[in-house]
Amino acid sequence: MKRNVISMLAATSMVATLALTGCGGSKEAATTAAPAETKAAETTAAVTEAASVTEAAKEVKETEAAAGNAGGLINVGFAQVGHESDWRTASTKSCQDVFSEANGYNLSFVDCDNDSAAQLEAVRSFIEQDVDYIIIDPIVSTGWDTVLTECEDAAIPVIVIDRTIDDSDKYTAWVGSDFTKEGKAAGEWLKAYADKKGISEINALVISGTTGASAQLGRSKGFQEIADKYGFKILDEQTGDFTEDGGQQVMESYCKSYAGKFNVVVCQNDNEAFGAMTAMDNAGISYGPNGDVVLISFDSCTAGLEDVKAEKITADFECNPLAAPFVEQVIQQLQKGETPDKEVYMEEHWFALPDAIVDFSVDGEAQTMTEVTDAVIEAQY
Ligand code: GYE
Repeated sequence: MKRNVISMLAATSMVATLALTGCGGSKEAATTAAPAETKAAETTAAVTEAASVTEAAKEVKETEAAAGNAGGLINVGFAQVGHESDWRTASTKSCQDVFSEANGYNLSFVDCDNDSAAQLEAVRSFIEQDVDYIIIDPIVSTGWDTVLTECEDAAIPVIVIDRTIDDSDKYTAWVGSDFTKEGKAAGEWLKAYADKKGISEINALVISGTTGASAQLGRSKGFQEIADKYGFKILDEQTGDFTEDGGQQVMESYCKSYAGKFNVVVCQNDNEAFGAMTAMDNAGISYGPNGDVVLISFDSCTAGLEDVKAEKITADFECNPLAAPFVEQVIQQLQKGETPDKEVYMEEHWFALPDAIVDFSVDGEAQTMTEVTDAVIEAQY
């Protein structure tokens, strides 16, 4: 609860900062000049498009209001990925809390149960309902252009949260995380930690998230890039679908195939790590800061951080699920006819116990790690 408030305040000031500094673009400035220019051009085009969608939507809304049809509530449709993880539960709760009737919204929520076809159907049902705004957390990053064109034709602004859409820019705004940076952070931390502990050779097993989700693609890419940089060996990478069961199954098979050959396990979310720990317990393999295997996780939900505190997970890389307050800001900006930033990145932290807090940089930028204490766990989601 406390964290919610802090995040909402942070959200407010972050959006304000982004609006003032145009920070949505400055992120791109960190990459090479050519892609940044291309991206900037794309962003300008998309913003122009977004503005015309906003205009059209405004006209529709004005007509509805004149007809006494608005009922005072803003209709929002949310096509959620599913319910596969603690992270997802926190994301859903955040949206339901923010888009409540008390706050002036009527929320149509669809849990797409990790089924991409069902998610497209959900979006089409929102178009049929003629909602005012559509929020999509895309299960996979491709296959979106047709349905987004349909949203555009219906003059319904689309706000994408969390995972990205990579094959269409027909959405008004995206609010989410830099998954590649998360993967790189895990890799750079591992190098610094291994150096501190005198671990000279890294033999890693990766349990990845849902294949084709941008969260999976980014974390895999980021970690692989650092593995290549330092010569870590990645023995295998198989999907655990971001679930505890999936993590356990993959780890059971890894324990058989790679017995005695690995010293690092990277789980792309906490729930997979919970499953992997069960499998390693059953196989008699020790892990965590005092064990034989360095265990890395992503998300840093409450239960994940409890396992860091319990010396089971060695380091946990946060992915912040509380995007809804940012989305509300975007909707309020659109309501006023303003143009929101096309991209907003969530603020995230890297967590460990003191002995695993080491200095490292990502793309030349020094990172700060957060010690897991009871107060930190209490404030998490
Ligand atoms: O890491 C995982 C969830 O898309 C970032 O999806 C999200 C991921 C998150 O199921 O726990």
